[in-house]
Amino acid sequence: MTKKINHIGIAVTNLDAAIPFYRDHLGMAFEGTEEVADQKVRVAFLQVGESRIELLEPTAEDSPVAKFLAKNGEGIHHIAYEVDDIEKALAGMKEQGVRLIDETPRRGAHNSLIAFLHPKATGGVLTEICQAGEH
Ligand code: CMX
Repeated sequence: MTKKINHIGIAVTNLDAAIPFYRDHLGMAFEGTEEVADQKVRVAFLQVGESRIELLEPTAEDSPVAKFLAKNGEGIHHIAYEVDDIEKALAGMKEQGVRLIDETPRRGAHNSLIAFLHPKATGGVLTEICQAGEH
């Protein structure tokens, strides 16, 4: 079912200030920035092999990432696992009693489909399931 880690999300207060560490010091390929209005975040993707680091900056005070930053400060926010068929993956987990935040997928960055599982159901790790869109 799970193909790979698509990305690791890291919450930051300022995207432009955070990018140089990953791009210039760690030498990751910077893929650009994008606003994901549905999630109230601006994101930057940096490639690491077949995975990515997704830096997340909140765009509104009621963004889930703003709430996370206020409580924890900057740091790892979520892990995203890629699947071929997100509808099927969610239906299977729902049947198994996993606590879902999103029962139906939402639109994520790069036109992907995404859904979150509740951190209380996943040992404290906010977990995203995603189906790749067009790049
Ligand atoms: N990782 C681990 N635990 C987290 C968490 C995170 N990223 N975010 C919240 N939590 C924990 C909180 O610490 C809190 O735990 P306690 O009850 O022990 O204090 C609990 O979850 C509830 O958190 P809260 O601060 O009260 O916030 P809410 O319940 O309002 O929302 C959550 C929590 C996870 C449902 C919400 O943040 C959410 O829907 N997240 C998914 C969407 C998202 O994060 N989008 C941004 C990124 C999008 C992208 O990648 O494009």
